[in-house]
Amino acid sequence: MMRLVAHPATIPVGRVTLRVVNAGGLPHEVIVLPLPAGQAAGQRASGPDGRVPAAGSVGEASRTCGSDAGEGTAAGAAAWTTVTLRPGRYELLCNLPGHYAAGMYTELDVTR
Ligand SMILES: [Cu+2]
Repeated sequence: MMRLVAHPATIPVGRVTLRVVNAGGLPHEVIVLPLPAGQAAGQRASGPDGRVPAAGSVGEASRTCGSDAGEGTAAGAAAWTTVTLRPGRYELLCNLPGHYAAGMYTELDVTR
């Protein structure tokens, strides 16, 4: 069982820096995907490689002690990304193999 928690889970529209702290014992990452209407976080289907399709990602924090895309954030380390989000529902998730299916997803709502 793995999890991903957003604090806060609702943020105002505009530019935001997502700071991700890996409090676990394995490398992790966070990507930001728009959540389609009627779909809840956790409902994406993982492929044979244990990942969900990441097309449409609007941000990624997976660099150990750095910004944006990297090789995965080491245990105990932080990563961050600065993105400009339109109003809507988003899903934050870890797309390392098997992590999404194990529970590493959460909803982030952006309000006007
Ligand atoms: Cu993970």
